[in-house]
Amino acid sequence: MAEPGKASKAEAVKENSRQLRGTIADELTTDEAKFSGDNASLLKFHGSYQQDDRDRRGKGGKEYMFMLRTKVPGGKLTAEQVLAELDLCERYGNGTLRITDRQGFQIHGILKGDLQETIRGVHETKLTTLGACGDVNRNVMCCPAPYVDSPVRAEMQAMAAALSDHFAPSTTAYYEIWLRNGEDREKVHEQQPAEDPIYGKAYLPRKFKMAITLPEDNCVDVYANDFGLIAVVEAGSIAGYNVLVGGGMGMTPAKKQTFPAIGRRMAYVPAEDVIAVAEAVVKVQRDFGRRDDRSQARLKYLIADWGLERFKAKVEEYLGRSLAEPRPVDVTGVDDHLGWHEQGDGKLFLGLNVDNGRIKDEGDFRLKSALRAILGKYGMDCRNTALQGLILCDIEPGERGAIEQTLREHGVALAEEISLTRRYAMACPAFPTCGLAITESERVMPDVLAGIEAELARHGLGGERFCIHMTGCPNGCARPYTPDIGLVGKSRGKYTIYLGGNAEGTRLAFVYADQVPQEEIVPRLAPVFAGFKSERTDGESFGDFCHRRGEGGLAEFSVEE
Ligand code: SRM
Ligand code: SF4
Repeated sequence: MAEPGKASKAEAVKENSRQLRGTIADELTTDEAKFSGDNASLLKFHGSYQQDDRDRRGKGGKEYMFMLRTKVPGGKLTAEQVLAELDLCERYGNGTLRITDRQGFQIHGILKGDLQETIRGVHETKLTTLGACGDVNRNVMCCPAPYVDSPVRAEMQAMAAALSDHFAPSTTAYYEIWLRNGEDREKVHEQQPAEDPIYGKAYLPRKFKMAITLPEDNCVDVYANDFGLIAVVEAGSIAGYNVLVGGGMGMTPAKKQTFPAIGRRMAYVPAEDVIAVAEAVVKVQRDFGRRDDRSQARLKYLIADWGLERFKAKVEEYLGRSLAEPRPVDVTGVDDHLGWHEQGDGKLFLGLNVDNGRIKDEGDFRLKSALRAILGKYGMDCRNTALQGLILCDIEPGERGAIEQTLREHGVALAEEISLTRRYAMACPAFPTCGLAITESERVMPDVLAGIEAELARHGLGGERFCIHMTGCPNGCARPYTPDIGLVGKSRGKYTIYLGGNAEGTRLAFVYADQVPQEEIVPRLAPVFAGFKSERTDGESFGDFCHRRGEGGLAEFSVEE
């Protein structure tokens, strides 16, 4: 790695921001449709991205609008919170609410003049957008399955909430800008520490992500996070966690020194020490992560530069004690939690597939109205899944028929009516909202999936799980570098096809084909499906088959007989 140079401009913006204030409050009152550059980047820490409708870019200039992201630690929600987000997306956004693949919510299409009211609306439901984006710890992920038959999942959820609280930025800027008026503002301001006790003056060099999983159920893709926890269960409860560090997906093909990475197993930590260890990891990244080059600033690059041993030693130094070696516990499985399940207390939960996380009413498909009807009537708690799905909790067995009926009437398919491939599929938003999109993702995913499903059926593979993640650029928001099949937007209408990962997310896939036009994705995959069908070993998954054959071993399938 090159010697770090002068800190980038982004660092000065953070440092001079007076704890993330900038002049956002002043700019909020102007008639301008957008914020100026520095405030637009500080706005991210408050949960919002300045975007424009890329379908409507034209002679009249950009049509500015804002995306607002809500943190939902562990995906845990009340009915009121979901209903409030639905109200907000209708009142101020584009009428759709998007479940993110980190179990949060996004509303798109908010005008600058409505941003404050939207943030207030989120805050009133006891959720927050503070720290949903920006160079701080983001939404903490955790398995959302609401089983109550053992304390394990509740312990994980409690850990997610504790981590989320501990790493929330301490600034009172959020309250002053978005929530309070007049004198109240000054009172709140007085409560603020001189600088953030964890993040310091310039916050982190880059975003930071945490997730908690069970070994047999890695539905949160723990290996894709900067800091991951794999629960070590003893005598029916969590004794501690294996700590992973340095996972991350983003890469820029033109910058050879960038790469996706899966987390490295660093240590075993008793449950009561997790927060202190997480804080030591975050502070080492704060102090030693690159601040001169944002493309090299994630924790994975510091670990690649130092090596895991040196990194661990520095974490131990910050912690003031040594860390134990990881236990022989690792990820072994994954579950999407869709369909009907017994919770363990006589009640049921129902996991719903939400294509690309987009809750909307469109034609005969009226998921948004169905949710309004069901949540309005039964008021059950909900959970967002990391595969962009939604779980309805605490359902009495006697209510099952009526709930299914409501979903059917609104054109919402139940899990058993959808292929496993569709259930495990994800696509990032890309066009028209994402400013970094190179090509389409969410909008073309239904067609791509339909083509793949038809091809799989032709090979008699329709009943199997193929995990497919698609993105509109190499930043990797739908975690495309670890599943069975990754489709990564490379140039307009063209994708890089990755193969050889797995649904459990424990290894990186390899490039199978580059610059593949969208209409050629299925023809390029078809011969590999045929080879898999005829040459797989007993019970072998598609990803495992591709991994076993390796990059070179798939070449013979490049022409279908
Ligand atoms: Fe992401 C940037 C959407 C999860 C890696 N991501 C963006 C932005 C904000 C584009 C931008 O910077 O202008 C996208 C907003 C698009 C839009 O119109 O909504 C965006 N990312 C998303 C979401 C909504 C995708 C989804 O389909 O759900 C996810 C929001 C999660 C949340 O609730 O917090 C989302 N992004 C991810 C993930 C997956 C994860 O965290 O598990 C990754 C890969 C893991 C990682 O962080 O390495 C990811 N997003 C990125 C990157 C590349 C980061 C890097 O280290 O290189 C960017 C670009 C950047 O930061 O410069 C990015
Ligand atoms: Fe945008 Fe790229 Fe992320 Fe997709 S992967 S949302 S195109 S930044």
